[in-house]
Amino acid sequence: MSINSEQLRGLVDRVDGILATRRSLLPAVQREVDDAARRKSDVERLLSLLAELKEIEKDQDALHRIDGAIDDLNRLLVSFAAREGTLDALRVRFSRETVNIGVSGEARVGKSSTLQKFSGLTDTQIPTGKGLPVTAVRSEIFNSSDESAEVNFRDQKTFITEYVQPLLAIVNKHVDIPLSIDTLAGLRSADFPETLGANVDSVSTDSLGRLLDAQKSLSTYESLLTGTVRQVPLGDLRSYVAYPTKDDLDAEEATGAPANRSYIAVKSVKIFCPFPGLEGVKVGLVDLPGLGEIGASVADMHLHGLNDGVDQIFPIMRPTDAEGYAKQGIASNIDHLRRIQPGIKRRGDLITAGINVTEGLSETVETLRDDFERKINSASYDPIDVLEYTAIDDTSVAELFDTLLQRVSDRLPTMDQEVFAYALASEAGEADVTGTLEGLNRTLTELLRLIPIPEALLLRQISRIARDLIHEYNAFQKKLDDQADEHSDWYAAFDADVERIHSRSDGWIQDGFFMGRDQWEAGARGQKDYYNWYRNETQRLRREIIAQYSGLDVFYDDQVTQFKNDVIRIFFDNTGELHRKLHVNPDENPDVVIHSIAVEFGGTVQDDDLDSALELLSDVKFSFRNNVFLQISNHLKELANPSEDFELKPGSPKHGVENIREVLGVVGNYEHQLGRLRDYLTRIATEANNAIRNSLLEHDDRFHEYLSVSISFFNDFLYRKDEENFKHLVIRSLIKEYRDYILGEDTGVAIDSKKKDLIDQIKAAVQAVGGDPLDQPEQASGLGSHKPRQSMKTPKPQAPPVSTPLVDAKSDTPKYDSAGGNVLDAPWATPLPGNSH
Ligand SMILES: Nc1nc2c(ncn2[C@@H]2O[C@H](COP(=O)(O)OP(=O)(O)OP(=O)(O)O)[C@@H](O)[C@H]2O)c(=O)[nH]1
Ligand SMILES: [Mg+2]
Repeated sequence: MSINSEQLRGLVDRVDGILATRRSLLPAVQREVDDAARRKSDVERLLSLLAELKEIEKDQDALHRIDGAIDDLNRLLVSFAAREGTLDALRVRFSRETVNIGVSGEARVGKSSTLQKFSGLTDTQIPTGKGLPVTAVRSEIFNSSDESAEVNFRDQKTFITEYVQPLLAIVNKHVDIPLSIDTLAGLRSADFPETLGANVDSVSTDSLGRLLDAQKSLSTYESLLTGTVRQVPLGDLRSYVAYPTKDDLDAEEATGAPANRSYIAVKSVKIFCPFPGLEGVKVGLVDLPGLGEIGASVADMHLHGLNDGVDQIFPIMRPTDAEGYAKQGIASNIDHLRRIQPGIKRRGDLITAGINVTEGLSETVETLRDDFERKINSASYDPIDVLEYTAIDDTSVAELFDTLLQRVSDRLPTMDQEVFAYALASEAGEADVTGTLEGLNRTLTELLRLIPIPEALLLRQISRIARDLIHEYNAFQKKLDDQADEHSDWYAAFDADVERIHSRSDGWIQDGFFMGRDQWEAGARGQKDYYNWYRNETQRLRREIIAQYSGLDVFYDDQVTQFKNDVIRIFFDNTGELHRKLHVNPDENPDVVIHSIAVEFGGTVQDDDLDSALELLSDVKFSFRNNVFLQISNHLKELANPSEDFELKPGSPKHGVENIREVLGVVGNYEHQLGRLRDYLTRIATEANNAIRNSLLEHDDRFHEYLSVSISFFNDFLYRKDEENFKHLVIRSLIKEYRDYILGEDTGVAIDSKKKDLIDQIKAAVQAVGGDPLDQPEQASGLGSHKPRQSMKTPKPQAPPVSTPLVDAKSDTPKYDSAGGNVLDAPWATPLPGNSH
């Protein structure tokens, strides 16, 4: 190609610019390469540690788990290796010294001629020829100041598997008894048919022809099947890369001596030489054998060279005066090229098609172009540009390459980024790695748990934990006992609330007895029997007053919650990290926590006393109506069953005692009776209200006593009743099930130290591979997967009170129960142990 020096400089700059841009991606690739390599070697180390562990492990279950972990890691290793390979290809791509352009297309379209014309080289380096196909192997030709040629020979094995067997597979489709060839000797002695019969496609015919050629010329290339790369003189190159010429074939036929088919032994060649007139332009060219009537596997083999090695692919088409359409061969070639370098999003960036125009054929050029648009581009949203040029014309080829290089410099940065992103996304996602490592970590935790603890050591741990728990629960009980005697802080707020309820109730008593004065009077006027109504009213007032004081429940609820939380906390304070395993959250409703640990332990520890203790704890509940009320019900006796005698206050106009039934029974003086009635009710309700307040302010609700009894029963169930059971069933099972949580891994527990050391080492290595420290107990959620026992109960709502409340504040029917102040033996609504068990 003849270009002037200015054009040359432009070309050099353009190519240098492309290469410099691309090289800036190298450090990022290198980081990924290093990372993949590091991870791979980390995993290899893990594998060798696991193998070591496997040798000292005897437990079948443990061995099974180790094998599972090894399998997982091997899978990871395969994907790391694949990633390493992909990234390595990228590194090669981004550090290439040349911009490479490859041609492709059917036989005889002028591929080699086009490359010759551009490079200024001759048939010595890029053989061309008339008539028969010429180019037989892939050549990469680089513009370089030095001259050399490297031939890459197949070895015998890959020759059979990659060259012979794919061809044979095509031929075998047409024969009754399929042939099988596994060795050179097999090829030599193979009994190929002369023909494949009628109606045979050209691909099959071509394949049989190649096999026959390979068989008859075996002696001319057999010695070359060395699997090595060899330097050859440029002058000898043709015999390695080109098919025999017509003369060679004629001589073969005439003499019977096989033509030289060295090309069969050649996988590819690399040629380095100066491109005349293109000094300093860092380009490489890839010349391919003609595709078309060859089997897909042969085409694959040729096109494989375009996968990583080229930056722009230029499929060439050449119409003749008789044929101007996109033949099947062209379409399948383009289809094939669409699958090359899959990371690149737009095929039109990577592929530019060319029509090699022969003078005087403008008509078929036009029809070919139209047909290409119709058959290949119209159905795709990713069209491929078609350029026209003439392979034997200097200026035309110069313009063609200028255009191609311009496209490369425009689009290569994008393509390179796309290829990079594709490579990173394709292998071993971060999620796979994390998942496998987490799984491994879990396995290791389980393995630790499988290491038996020597009995003496276990006993020490059991004693320690049991002793601490017993000590703290005893201390807690003592504290509650003491509190039952003294007034704790919360009573200040409690007292204020009692006062508030008292004075509000007092106001309402004055104001028409909770009804409003007018309404109460209106109600009173309609009554026939005042005495009977009076008794109904005392009952109503009793209910109203009780309802007012029920507002105190919130104080009790808070204290009960605190109590349950304390009991739970003591348990988890003394069982290491067990709370993490059970996902216990201190802010959670204690009943929910108690329920979830009851379910968990029901499946793992399976101890009735423990179940009872937890059930008891869950049932602790203290309410005004069911508990306090009973303590103060004495003060409501009068309201429940008022006496007939009304003691008049000293200082009032009358003295002594009034019989209420008589006063209210007199017919006539209506206003007087109403006044008396109001007096009676006011006095009796106010006295009850005051008495309740006084009683509450004395704190004789026995609430702390209730808590102290509750913890005492809890402790009884947990350990006092049967301390041996507590130690050797409850604590032992807990350690067995949750060893790594309860004892931790750093407690210095001298279990099988060699094994433990090894597992610890592996765990550390797992963290190294993962990058972030894995939170072991949190992750190890697969432990203790026993099913809860069927007998486990969900927390019940508060158990029915021991006795029916004496007064139902909401009931419409007043009850005359003379036993209003009934004092019960078991004063607490909550059944304490012994009541329900
Ligand atoms: N007149 C004319 N002849 C051409 C043109 N292009 C190629 N030829 C001739 O066509 C013949 C085949 O050219 P090659 O370059 O060997 O074709 P190829 O595509 O490399 O062929 P294979 O390597 O066999 O696949 C040669 O004789 C070229 O001189 C052209 O544009 N005009
Ligand atoms: Mg050629």
